[in-house]
Amino acid sequence: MSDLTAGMAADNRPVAIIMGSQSDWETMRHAAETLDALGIGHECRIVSAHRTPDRMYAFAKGARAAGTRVIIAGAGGAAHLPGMVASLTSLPVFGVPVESKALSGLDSLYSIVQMPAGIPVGTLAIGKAGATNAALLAAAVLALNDEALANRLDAWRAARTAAVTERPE
Ligand code: RP5
Repeated sequence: MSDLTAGMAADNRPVAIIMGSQSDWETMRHAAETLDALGIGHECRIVSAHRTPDRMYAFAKGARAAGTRVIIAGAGGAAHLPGMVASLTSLPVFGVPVESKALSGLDSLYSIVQMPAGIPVGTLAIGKAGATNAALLAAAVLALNDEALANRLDAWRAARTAAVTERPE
């Protein structure tokens, strides 16, 4: 827990981070770490559109009732997970294209970003930057109705600004 998040309740988990495979965790952990830094409760689950479709369906259909408010979904290759989950819930879904070995994540990006009109997935950059920014976007959404979180998000951003030196060291 950081200075920003001291005193936060631990059982409030408005963000669900899901990913298609254990191998996605190296990327998606950056979303979890960013949420941790902002004091935003979250759960992390492996939910594959291809390998565990029943789990995906149950997760997406039950997410709102479970208290989830924003879903961050990471997947690589033929990355159907974010779009499939978005088709099953009207919660906001942010998609993170995981960098694939064969096509460096371009396949993941195109799979996630090219949703037909009607089922939106907010698509982030490939890899770590996308995972981090998905968490920051989730924070911004939740901060619309949470002034304390808005203040923590502002403080987080101010700290990033303050860390930029005038000259290279
Ligand atoms: C996708 O296939 C996953 O999201 C992962 O990025 C990719 C490769 O999965 P593994 O073969 O490493 O389990 O479904």
